[in-house]
Amino acid sequence: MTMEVNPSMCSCSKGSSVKGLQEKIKLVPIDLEDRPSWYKEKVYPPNKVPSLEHDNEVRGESLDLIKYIDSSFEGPALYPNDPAKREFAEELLSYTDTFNRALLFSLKGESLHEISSPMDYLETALFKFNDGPFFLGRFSLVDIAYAPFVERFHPLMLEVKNCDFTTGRPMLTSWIEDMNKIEAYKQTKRDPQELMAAFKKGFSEIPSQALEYPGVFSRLLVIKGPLLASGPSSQSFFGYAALLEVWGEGLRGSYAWGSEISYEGGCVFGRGEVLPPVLDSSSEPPPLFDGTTRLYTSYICPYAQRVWIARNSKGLQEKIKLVPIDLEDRPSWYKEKVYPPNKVPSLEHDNEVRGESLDLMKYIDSSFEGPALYPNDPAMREFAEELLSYSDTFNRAVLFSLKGESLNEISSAVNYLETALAKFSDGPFFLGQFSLVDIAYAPFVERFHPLLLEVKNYDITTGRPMLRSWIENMNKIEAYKQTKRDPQELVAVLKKRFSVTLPPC
Ligand SMILES: N[C@@H](CCC(=O)N[C@@H](CS)C(=O)NCC(=O)O)C(=O)O
Repeated sequence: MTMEVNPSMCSCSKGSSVKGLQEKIKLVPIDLEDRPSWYKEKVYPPNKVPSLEHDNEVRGESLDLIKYIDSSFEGPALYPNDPAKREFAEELLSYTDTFNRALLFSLKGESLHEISSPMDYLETALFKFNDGPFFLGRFSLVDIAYAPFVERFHPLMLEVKNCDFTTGRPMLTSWIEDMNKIEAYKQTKRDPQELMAAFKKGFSEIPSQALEYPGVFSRLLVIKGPLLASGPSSQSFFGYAALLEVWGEGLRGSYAWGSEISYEGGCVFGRGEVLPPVLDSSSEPPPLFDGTTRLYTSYICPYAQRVWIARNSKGLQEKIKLVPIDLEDRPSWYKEKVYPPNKVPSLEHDNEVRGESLDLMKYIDSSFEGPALYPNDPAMREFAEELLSYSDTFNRAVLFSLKGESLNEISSAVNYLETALAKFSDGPFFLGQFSLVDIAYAPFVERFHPLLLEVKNYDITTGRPMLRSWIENMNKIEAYKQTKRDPQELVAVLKKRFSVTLPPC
Protein backbone atom coordinates (compact mmCIF):
# COMPACT_ATOMS: atom_id res chain seq x y z
CA MET A 1 0.00 0.00 0.00
CA THR A 2 1.46 3.30 -1.06
CA MET A 3 0.39 6.82 -0.61
CA GLU A 4 1.29 9.38 -3.21
CA VAL A 5 1.92 12.60 -1.47
CA ASN A 6 3.80 15.82 -1.62
CA PRO A 7 4.54 16.42 2.03
CA SER A 8 4.65 20.18 1.68
CA MET A 9 1.15 20.60 0.35
CA CYS A 10 -0.93 17.64 1.36
CA SER A 11 -3.22 17.71 4.32
CA CYS A 12 -3.97 13.98 4.15
CA SER A 13 -0.45 13.16 5.31
CA LYS A 14 -1.63 14.69 8.57
CA GLY A 15 -4.52 12.28 8.71
CA SER A 16 -2.20 9.34 8.33
CA SER A 17 0.13 10.32 11.15
CA VAL A 18 -2.57 11.16 13.69
CA LYS A 19 -3.91 7.70 13.08
CA GLY A 20 -0.45 6.28 13.76
CA LEU A 21 -0.24 4.86 10.26
CA GLN A 22 3.35 5.89 9.55
CA GLU A 23 4.28 2.24 9.03
CA LYS A 24 1.16 1.35 7.09
CA ILE A 25 1.02 4.21 4.62
CA LYS A 26 4.25 4.89 2.81
CA LEU A 27 4.97 8.49 1.75
CA VAL A 28 6.03 8.91 -1.87
CA PRO A 29 6.91 12.57 -2.38
CA ILE A 30 6.77 13.89 -5.93
CA ASP A 31 8.66 16.89 -7.29
CA LEU A 32 5.81 18.98 -8.65
CA GLU A 33 8.16 21.13 -10.70
CA ASP A 34 9.62 18.08 -12.41
CA ARG A 35 6.98 15.37 -12.20
CA PRO A 36 7.88 11.83 -13.21
CA SER A 37 5.83 10.92 -16.29
CA TRP A 38 4.79 7.56 -14.80
CA TYR A 39 2.82 9.37 -12.11
CA LYS A 40 0.29 10.68 -14.59
CA GLU A 41 0.46 7.69 -16.88
CA LYS A 42 0.31 4.89 -14.37
CA VAL A 43 -0.75 6.22 -11.01
CA TYR A 44 -3.11 9.18 -11.06
CA PRO A 45 -4.12 10.70 -14.42
CA PRO A 46 -5.20 14.07 -12.91
CA ASN A 47 -1.45 14.33 -12.15
CA LYS A 48 -2.03 16.09 -8.83
CA VAL A 49 -1.07 15.29 -5.28
CA PRO A 50 -2.29 13.90 -2.99
CA SER A 51 -3.41 10.53 -4.22
CA LEU A 52 -3.63 7.32 -2.25
CA GLU A 53 -2.87 3.87 -3.61
CA HIS A 54 -4.75 1.36 -1.50
CA ASP A 55 -6.36 -1.98 -2.24
CA ASN A 56 -5.39 -1.78 -5.89
CA GLU A 57 -7.10 1.53 -6.39
CA VAL A 58 -5.84 5.09 -6.54
CA ARG A 59 -8.03 7.78 -5.04
CA GLY A 60 -7.58 11.55 -4.94
CA GLU A 61 -8.95 14.77 -3.40
CA SER A 62 -7.57 15.67 0.00
CA LEU A 63 -10.88 16.08 1.84
CA ASP A 64 -12.11 12.70 0.59
CA LEU A 65 -8.78 11.09 1.41
CA ILE A 66 -8.65 12.28 5.01
CA LYS A 67 -12.12 10.82 5.53
CA TYR A 68 -11.15 7.63 3.72
CA ILE A 69 -8.07 7.18 5.87
CA ASP A 70 -10.11 7.83 8.99
CA SER A 71 -12.79 5.31 8.14
CA SER A 72 -10.75 2.60 6.41
CA PHE A 73 -7.86 2.27 8.84
CA GLU A 74 -7.44 1.66 12.52
CA GLY A 75 -6.43 4.41 14.97
CA PRO A 76 -8.31 7.11 16.85
CA ALA A 77 -11.47 8.34 15.14
CA LEU A 78 -10.97 11.75 13.60
CA TYR A 79 -14.53 12.35 12.58
CA PRO A 80 -17.32 12.68 15.14
CA ASN A 81 -20.33 10.40 15.40
CA ASP A 82 -22.53 13.00 17.02
CA PRO A 83 -24.92 14.24 14.27
CA ALA A 84 -24.78 17.92 15.33
CA LYS A 85 -21.00 17.86 15.29
CA ARG A 86 -21.02 15.99 11.99
CA GLU A 87 -23.27 18.54 10.37
CA PHE A 88 -21.07 21.36 11.61
CA ALA A 89 -17.97 19.47 10.47
CA GLU A 90 -19.39 19.17 6.96
CA GLU A 91 -20.18 22.88 6.88
CA LEU A 92 -16.64 23.72 7.96
CA LEU A 93 -15.05 21.27 5.55
CA SER A 94 -16.99 22.64 2.64
CA TYR A 95 -16.01 26.18 3.68
CA THR A 96 -12.29 25.43 3.25
CA ASP A 97 -12.31 26.21 -0.47
CA THR A 98 -14.17 29.48 0.06
CA PHE A 99 -11.72 30.31 2.82
CA ASN A 100 -8.68 29.70 0.67
CA ARG A 101 -10.11 31.58 -2.26
CA ALA A 102 -11.03 34.58 -0.10
CA LEU A 103 -7.52 34.80 1.32
CA LEU A 104 -5.88 34.41 -2.06
CA PHE A 105 -8.17 37.05 -3.45
CA SER A 106 -7.33 39.43 -0.62
CA LEU A 107 -3.66 39.07 -1.47
CA LYS A 108 -4.39 40.49 -4.87
CA GLY A 109 -6.58 43.34 -3.69
CA GLU A 110 -5.70 46.58 -2.04
CA SER A 111 -7.90 46.44 0.98
CA LEU A 112 -7.91 44.07 3.90
CA HIS A 113 -11.66 43.60 3.92
CA GLU A 114 -11.58 40.22 2.26
CA ILE A 115 -9.37 38.87 5.04
CA SER A 116 -11.64 39.77 7.92
CA SER A 117 -14.73 37.82 6.98
CA PRO A 118 -13.08 34.40 6.47
CA MET A 119 -11.01 34.91 9.61
CA ASP A 120 -14.09 35.95 11.59
CA TYR A 121 -15.82 32.85 10.28
CA LEU A 122 -13.08 30.67 11.80
CA GLU A 123 -13.05 32.66 15.04
CA THR A 124 -16.82 32.27 15.45
CA ALA A 125 -16.67 28.60 14.51
CA LEU A 126 -14.07 27.99 17.22
CA PHE A 127 -16.53 29.28 19.83
CA LYS A 128 -19.14 26.67 19.02
CA PHE A 129 -17.93 23.69 21.05
CA ASN A 130 -16.17 24.37 24.31
CA ASP A 131 -15.00 20.88 25.23
CA GLY A 132 -11.60 21.68 23.73
CA PRO A 133 -9.71 24.32 21.75
CA PHE A 134 -10.42 22.73 18.35
CA PHE A 135 -13.20 23.28 15.82
CA LEU A 136 -15.34 20.45 17.13
CA GLY A 137 -13.99 20.80 20.66
CA ARG A 138 -11.74 17.77 20.28
CA PHE A 139 -9.13 17.46 17.56
CA SER A 140 -10.68 16.28 14.28
CA LEU A 141 -10.44 16.21 10.50
CA VAL A 142 -11.67 19.80 10.44
CA ASP A 143 -8.52 21.00 12.18
CA ILE A 144 -6.48 18.89 9.80
CA ALA A 145 -8.23 20.45 6.81
CA TYR A 146 -7.46 24.02 7.88
CA ALA A 147 -4.03 23.69 9.46
CA PRO A 148 -1.92 23.58 6.25
CA PHE A 149 -3.59 26.72 4.94
CA VAL A 150 -3.46 28.73 8.15
CA GLU A 151 0.21 27.67 8.38
CA ARG A 152 0.86 29.35 5.01
CA PHE A 153 -1.50 32.31 5.16
CA HIS A 154 -0.43 33.50 8.59
CA PRO A 155 3.17 34.44 7.68
CA LEU A 156 2.16 35.40 4.14
CA MET A 157 -0.43 37.95 5.28
CA LEU A 158 2.02 39.31 7.80
CA GLU A 159 4.66 39.80 5.17
CA VAL A 160 2.60 40.88 2.19
CA LYS A 161 -0.25 42.73 3.89
CA ASN A 162 1.29 43.67 7.23
CA CYS A 163 -1.73 41.97 8.74
CA ASP A 164 -1.63 39.63 11.71
CA PHE A 165 -4.97 37.88 11.53
CA THR A 166 -4.63 36.48 15.04
CA THR A 167 -4.81 40.03 16.49
CA GLY A 168 -8.14 40.43 18.24
CA ARG A 169 -8.97 36.75 17.62
CA PRO A 170 -8.14 34.88 20.84
CA MET A 171 -9.80 31.61 19.75
CA LEU A 172 -7.73 31.46 16.59
CA THR A 173 -4.57 32.36 18.51
CA SER A 174 -5.16 29.53 20.93
CA TRP A 175 -6.13 27.11 18.11
CA ILE A 176 -2.78 27.75 16.40
CA GLU A 177 -0.94 27.24 19.72
CA ASP A 178 -2.76 23.99 20.37
CA MET A 179 -2.27 22.74 16.82
CA ASN A 180 1.43 23.32 17.26
CA LYS A 181 1.44 20.92 20.19
CA ILE A 182 0.09 18.07 18.07
CA GLU A 183 2.99 15.86 17.10
CA ALA A 184 1.19 14.39 14.06
CA TYR A 185 0.90 17.91 12.64
CA LYS A 186 4.28 19.21 13.79
CA GLN A 187 5.97 16.41 11.86
CA THR A 188 4.52 17.73 8.61
CA LYS A 189 5.37 21.39 9.03
CA ARG A 190 7.89 23.15 6.84
CA ASP A 191 10.00 26.26 7.18
CA PRO A 192 7.49 29.14 6.79
CA GLN A 193 9.93 31.07 4.58
CA GLU A 194 10.09 28.14 2.19
CA LEU A 195 6.30 27.83 2.14
CA MET A 196 5.85 31.53 1.53
CA ALA A 197 8.36 31.53 -1.28
CA ALA A 198 6.65 28.57 -2.94
CA PHE A 199 3.28 30.17 -2.51
CA LYS A 200 4.30 33.54 -3.88
CA LYS A 201 6.00 31.92 -6.82
CA GLY A 202 3.06 29.73 -7.66
CA PHE A 203 0.76 32.66 -7.23
CA SER A 204 2.40 35.22 -9.43
CA GLU A 205 4.37 33.01 -11.78
CA ILE A 206 6.89 35.62 -12.61
CA PRO A 207 8.51 34.52 -15.82
CA SER A 208 11.67 33.00 -14.49
CA GLN A 209 13.89 33.77 -17.45
CA ALA A 210 15.32 37.27 -17.68
CA LEU A 211 13.62 38.93 -20.60
CA GLU A 212 16.11 40.27 -23.03
CA TYR A 213 15.59 43.77 -24.37
CA PRO A 214 18.12 44.46 -27.07
CA GLY A 215 17.73 48.24 -27.01
CA VAL A 216 18.74 50.61 -24.29
CA PHE A 217 17.99 48.25 -21.45
CA SER A 218 19.79 45.03 -21.23
CA ARG A 219 17.28 43.13 -19.20
CA LEU A 220 14.17 43.30 -17.20
CA LEU A 221 15.27 42.58 -13.71
CA VAL A 222 12.36 42.97 -11.39
CA ILE A 223 8.69 43.30 -11.86
CA LYS A 224 7.00 44.31 -8.68
CA GLY A 225 3.81 45.71 -7.32
CA PRO A 226 0.75 44.58 -9.13
CA LEU A 227 2.36 41.63 -10.77
CA LEU A 228 1.12 39.74 -7.75
CA ALA A 229 -2.25 40.86 -8.93
CA SER A 230 -1.70 40.05 -12.51
CA GLY A 231 -2.68 36.48 -12.41
CA PRO A 232 -1.63 33.00 -13.01
CA SER A 233 0.21 32.93 -16.29
CA SER A 234 3.19 34.78 -17.56
CA GLN A 235 1.05 35.85 -20.50
CA SER A 236 -1.30 37.73 -18.28
CA PHE A 237 1.11 40.42 -17.23
CA PHE A 238 1.25 41.80 -20.72
CA GLY A 239 -0.63 45.03 -20.78
CA TYR A 240 -0.91 45.12 -17.01
CA ALA A 241 0.09 48.08 -14.96
CA ALA A 242 3.41 47.42 -13.35
CA LEU A 243 6.39 49.07 -11.88
CA LEU A 244 9.25 47.80 -13.89
CA GLU A 245 12.77 48.23 -12.80
CA VAL A 246 15.06 47.90 -15.72
CA TRP A 247 18.78 47.68 -15.79
CA GLY A 248 20.97 48.56 -18.65
CA GLU A 249 24.49 49.69 -19.36
CA GLY A 250 25.08 52.10 -16.51
CA LEU A 251 21.42 52.89 -16.34
CA ARG A 252 18.91 51.92 -13.77
CA GLY A 253 15.44 53.23 -13.99
CA SER A 254 11.85 52.29 -13.81
CA TYR A 255 8.66 52.82 -15.68
CA ALA A 256 5.98 54.47 -13.65
CA TRP A 257 3.48 52.33 -11.84
CA GLY A 258 0.52 52.25 -14.14
CA SER A 259 2.59 52.16 -17.31
CA GLU A 260 1.27 49.78 -19.84
CA ILE A 261 3.81 47.20 -20.78
CA SER A 262 3.96 44.72 -23.56
CA TYR A 263 6.18 41.89 -24.53
CA GLU A 264 6.95 41.18 -28.13
CA GLY A 265 9.61 39.08 -29.73
CA GLY A 266 11.53 38.72 -26.49
CA CYS A 267 11.42 42.45 -25.72
CA VAL A 268 9.66 44.31 -22.98
CA PHE A 269 8.18 47.61 -23.99
CA GLY A 270 6.92 50.12 -21.49
CA ARG A 271 4.85 53.13 -22.34
CA GLY A 272 5.97 56.48 -21.01
CA GLU A 273 9.09 57.93 -19.56
CA VAL A 274 11.82 55.77 -18.08
CA LEU A 275 12.48 57.27 -14.69
CA PRO A 276 16.03 58.19 -13.75
CA PRO A 277 17.77 56.54 -10.80
CA VAL A 278 17.42 57.92 -7.28
CA LEU A 279 20.48 59.79 -5.96
CA ASP A 280 21.68 59.12 -2.41
CA SER A 281 24.54 60.26 -0.17
CA SER A 282 27.03 58.38 -2.31
CA SER A 283 25.92 60.08 -5.55
CA GLU A 284 27.77 62.91 -7.26
CA PRO A 285 25.76 66.10 -7.86
CA PRO A 286 24.62 66.85 -11.39
CA PRO A 287 26.56 69.68 -13.14
CA LEU A 288 24.71 72.43 -11.28
CA PHE A 289 23.76 75.72 -12.93
CA ASP A 290 24.83 74.59 -16.38
CA GLY A 291 21.61 75.87 -17.96
CA THR A 292 19.70 72.63 -17.49
CA THR A 293 16.30 72.94 -15.81
CA ARG A 294 16.05 70.35 -13.05
CA LEU A 295 13.18 69.28 -10.85
CA TYR A 296 14.64 67.84 -7.63
CA THR A 297 12.06 65.36 -6.52
CA SER A 298 11.25 62.15 -4.72
CA TYR A 299 9.08 59.54 -6.40
CA ILE A 300 7.12 59.00 -3.22
CA CYS A 301 6.66 62.63 -2.10
CA PRO A 302 3.14 63.98 -2.80
CA TYR A 303 4.35 67.61 -2.86
CA ALA A 304 6.99 66.82 -5.44
CA GLN A 305 4.46 64.79 -7.40
CA ARG A 306 2.35 67.94 -7.87
CA VAL A 307 5.17 69.64 -9.71
CA TRP A 308 5.98 66.48 -11.64
CA ILE A 309 2.37 66.26 -12.87
CA ALA A 310 2.43 69.95 -13.86
CA ARG A 311 5.62 69.38 -15.83
CA ASN A 312 4.11 66.36 -17.62
CA SER A 313 0.83 68.20 -18.28
CA LYS A 314 2.74 70.97 -20.06
CA GLY A 315 4.62 68.39 -22.11
CA LEU A 316 7.96 69.45 -20.59
CA GLN A 317 9.47 65.99 -20.13
CA GLU A 318 12.42 66.94 -22.33
CA LYS A 319 12.86 70.45 -20.94
CA ILE A 320 12.68 69.74 -17.21
CA LYS A 321 14.92 66.94 -16.06
CA LEU A 322 13.88 64.89 -13.06
CA VAL A 323 16.51 64.51 -10.34
CA PRO A 324 15.11 62.14 -7.73
CA ILE A 325 16.64 62.29 -4.25
CA ASP A 326 16.63 59.56 -1.61
CA LEU A 327 15.03 61.40 1.31
CA GLU A 328 16.22 58.79 3.80
CA ASP A 329 19.81 59.15 2.69
CA ARG A 330 20.09 62.64 1.19
CA PRO A 331 23.26 63.69 -0.61
CA SER A 332 24.89 66.51 1.41
CA TRP A 333 25.40 68.62 -1.75
CA TYR A 334 21.62 68.99 -2.05
CA LYS A 335 21.33 71.11 1.11
CA GLU A 336 24.75 72.76 0.69
CA LYS A 337 24.65 73.66 -2.99
CA VAL A 338 21.09 73.33 -4.28
CA TYR A 339 18.32 74.01 -1.81
CA PRO A 340 19.19 74.90 1.83
CA PRO A 341 15.69 74.00 3.20
CA ASN A 342 16.73 70.48 2.14
CA LYS A 343 13.22 69.50 1.06
CA VAL A 344 11.76 68.37 -2.20
CA PRO A 345 10.46 69.59 -4.55
CA SER A 346 12.78 72.32 -5.76
CA LEU A 347 13.32 73.62 -9.28
CA GLU A 348 16.64 74.73 -10.75
CA HIS A 349 15.85 77.15 -13.58
CA ASP A 350 17.61 80.24 -14.97
CA ASN A 351 20.38 79.96 -12.38
CA GLU A 352 17.97 80.05 -9.48
CA VAL A 353 16.51 77.40 -7.24
CA ARG A 354 12.92 77.79 -6.09
CA GLY A 355 10.80 75.66 -3.75
CA GLU A 356 7.27 75.09 -2.44
CA SER A 357 5.07 72.85 -4.54
CA LEU A 358 2.09 75.20 -5.00
CA ASP A 359 4.37 78.06 -6.09
CA LEU A 360 6.34 75.77 -8.38
CA MET A 361 3.26 74.48 -10.19
CA LYS A 362 2.25 78.06 -10.93
CA TYR A 363 5.78 79.01 -11.90
CA ILE A 364 6.01 76.13 -14.37
CA ASP A 365 2.61 77.00 -15.78
CA SER A 366 3.46 80.65 -16.35
CA SER A 367 7.15 80.40 -17.34
CA PHE A 368 7.04 77.56 -19.86
CA GLU A 369 5.16 76.73 -23.02
CA GLY A 370 2.35 74.16 -23.12
CA PRO A 371 -1.36 74.18 -22.30
CA ALA A 372 -2.44 76.71 -19.65
CA LEU A 373 -3.24 75.05 -16.35
CA TYR A 374 -4.57 78.07 -14.50
CA PRO A 375 -7.71 80.00 -15.50
CA ASN A 376 -7.79 83.63 -16.60
CA ASP A 377 -11.36 84.23 -15.52
CA PRO A 378 -11.26 86.17 -12.20
CA ALA A 379 -14.18 84.27 -10.59
CA MET A 380 -12.54 80.97 -11.41
CA ARG A 381 -9.20 82.23 -10.24
CA GLU A 382 -10.64 83.26 -6.91
CA PHE A 383 -12.20 79.83 -6.45
CA ALA A 384 -8.94 78.18 -7.54
CA GLU A 385 -7.02 80.16 -4.90
CA GLU A 386 -9.53 79.17 -2.22
CA LEU A 387 -9.17 75.49 -3.17
CA LEU A 388 -5.38 75.65 -3.37
CA SER A 389 -5.13 77.21 0.05
CA TYR A 390 -7.56 74.61 1.45
CA SER A 391 -5.31 71.77 0.36
CA ASP A 392 -3.08 72.06 3.44
CA THR A 393 -6.14 72.11 5.72
CA PHE A 394 -7.44 69.04 3.92
CA ASN A 395 -4.20 67.13 4.36
CA ARG A 396 -3.92 68.06 8.01
CA ALA A 397 -7.53 67.08 8.73
CA VAL A 398 -7.01 63.62 7.26
CA LEU A 399 -3.63 62.98 8.82
CA PHE A 400 -4.61 64.16 12.31
CA SER A 401 -7.80 62.16 12.36
CA LEU A 402 -5.89 58.98 11.52
CA LYS A 403 -5.04 58.62 15.20
CA GLY A 404 -8.42 59.64 16.58
CA GLU A 405 -11.57 57.58 16.87
CA SER A 406 -14.01 59.85 15.09
CA LEU A 407 -14.39 60.18 11.36
CA ASN A 408 -16.06 63.61 11.53
CA GLU A 409 -13.04 65.61 10.53
CA ILE A 410 -12.23 63.39 7.57
CA SER A 411 -15.83 63.41 6.53
CA SER A 412 -16.15 67.20 6.54
CA ALA A 413 -12.83 67.66 4.72
CA VAL A 414 -13.92 65.24 1.99
CA ASN A 415 -17.38 66.82 1.85
CA TYR A 416 -15.66 70.11 1.11
CA LEU A 417 -14.15 68.52 -2.00
CA GLU A 418 -17.47 66.93 -3.03
CA THR A 419 -19.23 70.31 -2.80
CA ALA A 420 -16.41 72.08 -4.63
CA LEU A 421 -16.62 69.57 -7.48
CA ALA A 422 -20.29 70.46 -8.01
CA LYS A 423 -19.48 74.13 -8.66
CA PHE A 424 -18.53 74.06 -12.35
CA SER A 425 -20.42 71.69 -14.60
CA ASP A 426 -18.46 71.98 -17.85
CA GLY A 427 -16.26 69.03 -16.92
CA PRO A 428 -15.53 66.54 -14.10
CA PHE A 429 -12.66 68.59 -12.60
CA PHE A 430 -12.58 71.22 -9.86
CA LEU A 431 -12.78 74.13 -12.29
CA GLY A 432 -14.71 72.11 -14.84
CA GLN A 433 -11.65 71.62 -17.02
CA PHE A 434 -8.41 70.05 -15.79
CA SER A 435 -6.25 72.57 -13.91
CA LEU A 436 -3.59 73.09 -11.24
CA VAL A 437 -6.26 72.53 -8.59
CA ASP A 438 -6.70 68.91 -9.67
CA ILE A 439 -2.94 68.51 -9.72
CA ALA A 440 -2.66 69.88 -6.18
CA TYR A 441 -5.13 67.34 -4.75
CA ALA A 442 -4.42 64.23 -6.84
CA PRO A 443 -1.27 63.02 -5.00
CA PHE A 444 -3.01 63.28 -1.64
CA VAL A 445 -6.25 61.63 -2.70
CA GLU A 446 -4.13 58.88 -4.29
CA ARG A 447 -2.66 58.16 -0.84
CA PHE A 448 -5.60 58.88 1.46
CA HIS A 449 -8.09 56.77 -0.47
CA PRO A 450 -6.34 53.40 0.12
CA LEU A 451 -4.95 54.51 3.52
CA LEU A 452 -8.36 55.34 4.98
CA LEU A 453 -9.84 52.19 3.50
CA GLU A 454 -7.20 50.12 5.19
CA VAL A 455 -6.81 51.92 8.49
CA LYS A 456 -10.33 53.24 9.09
CA ASN A 457 -12.33 50.98 6.82
CA TYR A 458 -13.60 54.25 5.34
CA ASP A 459 -14.14 54.66 1.62
CA ILE A 460 -14.01 58.38 0.81
CA THR A 461 -15.96 57.83 -2.42
CA THR A 462 -18.99 56.19 -0.79
CA GLY A 463 -21.94 58.55 -1.18
CA ARG A 464 -19.75 61.03 -3.07
CA PRO A 465 -20.41 60.55 -6.78
CA MET A 466 -18.54 63.72 -7.79
CA LEU A 467 -15.37 62.60 -6.06
CA ARG A 468 -15.68 59.08 -7.47
CA SER A 469 -15.99 60.46 -11.00
CA TRP A 470 -13.12 62.92 -10.38
CA ILE A 471 -10.84 60.02 -9.39
CA GLU A 472 -11.93 58.05 -12.46
CA ASN A 473 -11.26 61.00 -14.74
CA MET A 474 -7.92 61.80 -13.12
CA ASN A 475 -6.88 58.22 -13.77
CA LYS A 476 -7.39 58.79 -17.47
CA ILE A 477 -4.88 61.66 -17.53
CA GLU A 478 -1.57 60.34 -18.82
CA ALA A 479 0.46 63.17 -17.25
CA TYR A 480 -0.80 62.05 -13.85
CA LYS A 481 -0.81 58.29 -14.48
CA GLN A 482 2.90 58.41 -15.22
CA THR A 483 3.57 59.71 -11.72
CA LYS A 484 1.52 57.16 -9.79
CA ARG A 485 3.03 54.55 -7.54
CA ASP A 486 1.95 51.24 -6.18
CA PRO A 487 -0.74 52.20 -3.59
CA GLN A 488 0.60 49.59 -1.17
CA GLU A 489 4.00 51.23 -1.23
CA LEU A 490 2.49 54.67 -0.58
CA VAL A 491 0.29 53.42 2.23
CA ALA A 492 3.27 51.68 3.84
CA VAL A 493 5.29 54.92 3.72
CA LEU A 494 2.50 56.90 5.39
CA LYS A 495 1.82 54.27 8.01
CA LYS A 496 5.48 54.25 8.92
CA ARG A 497 5.72 58.04 8.94
CA PHE A 498 2.66 58.51 11.14
CA SER A 499 3.18 55.30 13.14
CA VAL A 500 -0.28 54.11 12.30
CA THR A 501 -1.07 50.75 13.82
CA LEU A 502 -3.56 48.58 12.07
CA PRO A 503 -6.85 47.58 13.58
CA PRO A 504 -7.45 43.85 13.74
CA CYS A 505 -8.05 42.65 10.20
N1 LIG B 1 5.48 72.84 1.77
C1 LIG B 1 6.38 72.03 1.01
C2 LIG B 1 6.46 70.66 1.64
C3 LIG B 1 7.50 69.78 1.00
C4 LIG B 1 7.85 68.60 1.87
O1 LIG B 1 7.49 68.52 3.05
N2 LIG B 1 8.59 67.65 1.30
C5 LIG B 1 9.03 66.52 2.09
C6 LIG B 1 8.95 65.23 1.31
S1 LIG B 1 7.30 64.75 0.97
C7 LIG B 1 10.51 66.70 2.41
O2 LIG B 1 11.30 67.06 1.59
N3 LIG B 1 10.85 66.41 3.64
C8 LIG B 1 12.19 66.46 4.08
C9 LIG B 1 12.35 67.24 5.32
O3 LIG B 1 11.36 67.82 5.80
O4 LIG B 1 13.45 67.26 5.83
C10 LIG B 1 5.90 71.97 -0.43
O5 LIG B 1 4.69 72.11 -0.66
O6 LIG B 1 6.73 71.82 -1.34
